Amino acid sequence: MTLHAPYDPSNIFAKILRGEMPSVKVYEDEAALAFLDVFPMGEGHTLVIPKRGEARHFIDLPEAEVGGYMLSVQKVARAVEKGLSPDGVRIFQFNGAPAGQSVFHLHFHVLPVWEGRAVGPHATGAMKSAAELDPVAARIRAGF
Ligand code: DGP
Repeated sequence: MTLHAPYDPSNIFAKILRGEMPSVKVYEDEAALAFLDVFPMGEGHTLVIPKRGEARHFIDLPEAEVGGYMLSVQKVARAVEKGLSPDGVRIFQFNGAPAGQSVFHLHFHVLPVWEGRAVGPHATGAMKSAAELDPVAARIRAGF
């Protein structure tokens, strides 16, 4: 059912996009906004959301929006790699609550991974403050 629910503009990422809620931004262009996850699975865990299309999931993003948005996702992933020098980068995205999705405005996760450093659980734990996230955000911004 959740895959076919209508887009709800009161979701938290839509509020961030409209500037109604704060976020630690690392990048913005005409297609996308990228900011740090406040429940990170690891240092530098970044979310990239499309600005247009009002899509809950990747599978319902209008085709005309896919190209620009995916270019932005790649741009952010490159900056994360350049800024943080991880050993690997996970890029992933969930479609629907049964698949693990918890916020229903389309987003790709960009998660840097280091050898020997455990990846944390998804969307749990204590919420990070802007002060805690700012230093890593600055390193990612320097990667663009
Ligand atoms: P997903 O489960 O794929 O829908 O991922 C949603 C992610 O968003 C999850 O990793 C936690 C994160 N998150 C939840 N609420 C907020 C918020 O208010 N701000 C930010 N920056 N991230 C959030």
